[in-house]
Amino acid sequence: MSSNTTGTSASSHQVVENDYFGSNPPPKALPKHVAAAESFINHHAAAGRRVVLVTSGGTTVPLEKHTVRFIDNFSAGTRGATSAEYFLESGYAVIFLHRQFSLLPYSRHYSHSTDCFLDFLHENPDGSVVANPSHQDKMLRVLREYNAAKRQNLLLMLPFVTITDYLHELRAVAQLMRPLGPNGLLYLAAAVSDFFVPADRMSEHKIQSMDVTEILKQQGPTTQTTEPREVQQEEETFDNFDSSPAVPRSKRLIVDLDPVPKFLKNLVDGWAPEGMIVSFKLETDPAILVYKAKYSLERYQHHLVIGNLLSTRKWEVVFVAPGHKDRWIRVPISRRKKTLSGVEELVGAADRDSTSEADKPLDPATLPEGEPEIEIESLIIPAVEELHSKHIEVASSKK
Ligand code: PAZ
Repeated sequence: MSSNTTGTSASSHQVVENDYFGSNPPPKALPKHVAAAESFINHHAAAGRRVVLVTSGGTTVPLEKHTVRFIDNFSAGTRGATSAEYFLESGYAVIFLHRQFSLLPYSRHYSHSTDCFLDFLHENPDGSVVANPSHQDKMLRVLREYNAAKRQNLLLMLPFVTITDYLHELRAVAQLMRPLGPNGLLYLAAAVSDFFVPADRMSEHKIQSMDVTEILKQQGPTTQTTEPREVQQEEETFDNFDSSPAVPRSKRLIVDLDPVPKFLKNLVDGWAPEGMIVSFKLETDPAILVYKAKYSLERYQHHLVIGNLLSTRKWEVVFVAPGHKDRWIRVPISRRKKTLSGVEELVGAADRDSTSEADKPLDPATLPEGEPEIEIESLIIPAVEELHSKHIEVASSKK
């Protein structure tokens, strides 16, 4: 039995894995996804092509098996969808494991909530619908790139919804990537929930705000079709927060969540042992970002952690990799526009040359309004690709 730096034995990771996957059922689509991923991976492995698994978007945490309510997070899938495009541009085949209805590579340019799809279209006098003239060039370029990726079978899209779906899919696809050896890259940009309700504690049906079954039992079958007086009263009491500010415990919904097991160690040691593994770390407090990224790297012993802050994630990220100095990657000064405050001298103030300043996170107040002119993923992907090339080089020198 081997031990890692945290003193946890290898077999205890296996026990947790067996327990989690044995007691939280896989998504229905898993066998179909596995078949598609297997043929995609084998095709590209035979061609000696690099394959990247990009995970993207948030994961839901259902509160009920017949799910009406769930816990979610903010992630729109911008990082994942944008990165997938740059990986394709760099010659990778991409498995895009994404949260259903989050942003997709290529179509993301026209499906984001700020860009209504219909605004990109124009009606000709003959009644035909075409791209708006001002968007023609970009739309043609995006369409051609999308069609080229499809034609060459370079992009496989696999959707998931819940945290458990995601973990089942991740494990299955990572294991299928083994034949790629070091040519496999796992780029884990999804915002994965840290907490969940285990299947054995999950309510089967919609959680009720009153005990309907008890009331129906008391009333008997003949009165069930008319609205029962007791039910009305129950609802009124529940809604009447003003006269009853201290809501009784029996009326509250107390959600009891378990921690989601950390499977990064299982991924590194067992699921995809030869591939390069890149995880993301999101924080909101700049003071702890680098510490948390280093902690994750130390704990899971993988190849790269990309740290980012919620408020500045489109402007800068930090690469934390073993044997490398921390490296901040930023949208260059010339690509920033006016500041939030409108004070011109602040423009680019965060693009500091002095090493000590450049090693610190940006102050969000110095950033321009809106989106950067270039996508930070256009800088991230070449830097990841370079590290991946080194990873492949080192692996082949060991053979
Ligand atoms: O999807 P998005 O572009 O809105 O956000 C991307 C992100 C911040 C979720 C991603 O860059 C990231 O940090 N993912 C890992 C989050 C975490 O588990 O810490």
